[in-house]
Amino acid sequence: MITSLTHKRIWIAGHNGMVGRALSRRLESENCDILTANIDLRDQAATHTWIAEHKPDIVFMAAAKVGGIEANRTQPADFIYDNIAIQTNIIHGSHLAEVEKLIFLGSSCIYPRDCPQPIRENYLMAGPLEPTNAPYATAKIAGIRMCQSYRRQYGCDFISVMPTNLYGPYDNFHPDHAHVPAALLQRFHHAKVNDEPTVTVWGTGTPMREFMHVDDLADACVFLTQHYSDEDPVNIGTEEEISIRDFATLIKDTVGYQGNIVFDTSKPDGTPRKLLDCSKIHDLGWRHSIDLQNGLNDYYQWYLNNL
Ligand code: GFB
Repeated sequence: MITSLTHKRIWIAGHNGMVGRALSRRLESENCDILTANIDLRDQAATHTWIAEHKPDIVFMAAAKVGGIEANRTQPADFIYDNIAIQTNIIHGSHLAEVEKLIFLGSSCIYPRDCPQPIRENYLMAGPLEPTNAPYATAKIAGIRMCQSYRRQYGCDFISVMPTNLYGPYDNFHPDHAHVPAALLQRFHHAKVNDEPTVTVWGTGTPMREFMHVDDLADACVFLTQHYSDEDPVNIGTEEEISIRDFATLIKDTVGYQGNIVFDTSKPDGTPRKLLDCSKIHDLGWRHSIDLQNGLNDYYQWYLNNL
C-alpha cells in the first residue's frame, strides 16, 4: 500500500453531490476523519484559507459543475469557468498546505471524440474533442495537467482518475439538465404514474455508453488512493457498453412502464461511442462489482424513497 487512510483527515470537496456522498458512504468503513467545507470553492481566498486552517491530509476533488448534454450545450461558460476556478483553487491550495495526497476526478469526455475504442489513457490530446462538452472537457484536461505539473515541480502526490458515465443515489433528476440515466428514470416513472402512452428519448438511440454505479466509483477512488501514485490518469469503468436505445428499454423495464418509446432526433446524440479501456486499474487489482441491472434496481428504489 502506498497511502494509508487510517487516522487521516480526509476532505471530500463537493460532499453534497452524488460522487461526494458516495465517497462519504465508502469512507465510513475506514478509520479516518471526514472533513466538509460549506464555502464557495470558486472563491480563491476562502478556499485557500479553509484548506490552511483545516489541514487535510487527503483531498478528494468531487466538487464540480456537472450536467448532461443539454446543460453542457446551453451553459458552456459556467462549465468552463466554474470547473477551472474550483480545481485551480483546490489544487494550488492543497500544494500550499502540503496535502499528502489529492485525487482529481475527471471524466471520460476528456478523450478525443473519434479516438480508437476501447479508450486507453494515452489517447488524451490525440485529437479534437466532442463539441457538445468541449468547454467542460477542456477544464478537466487542465486539471489533469495541473496535477501532473505540481507532481513534477513540487513532488506533490496528486493523481487523476477518469470515471465513465455514472448514476446512483443523489443524482440530479432535472428533466433537461440531468445526465441520461436520471433524465430517463424520472421521465419513465412520470409516464407510468400518469398513464402516458409514449416516452421521448433524445437523439437517434444509436450512441453507445458505459454506465457505472457511483458506489463502484467511490470504491475505485479509495483503492487508487491507497495503491496508485503516478502522473498518468487512470480510467474507471465497467468495460461494458450499451446503446442508448437498449439502455432506455432497460430503464423502461426497471420502472415497469408499459407504453412506447419515441426518439426525438432533433436532440443531439453527442459522442458516438466512449468505452474506457480499464486494463490499468484491473492490473492494479480492482474491478467493479455492481452490474447494470442490479444497479438500476437500487437506483429506482432510491428514487422512489426520496421523491
Ligand atoms: O448523459 P448524457 O447527457 O451525456 O447523454 P454524454 C448520453 C446520451 O443519451 C446522448 C442521450 O446520446 C443523449 O442524446 N439521451 C437520450 C439523453 N435521452 C436523453 C435525455 O433525456 N437526457 C440526456 N441528458 N440525454 C456527458 C457530457 O455526455 O457525459 C458531460 O456532456 C460528462 O460533460 C458526462 O462528460 C459523463 O455521455 O453525452
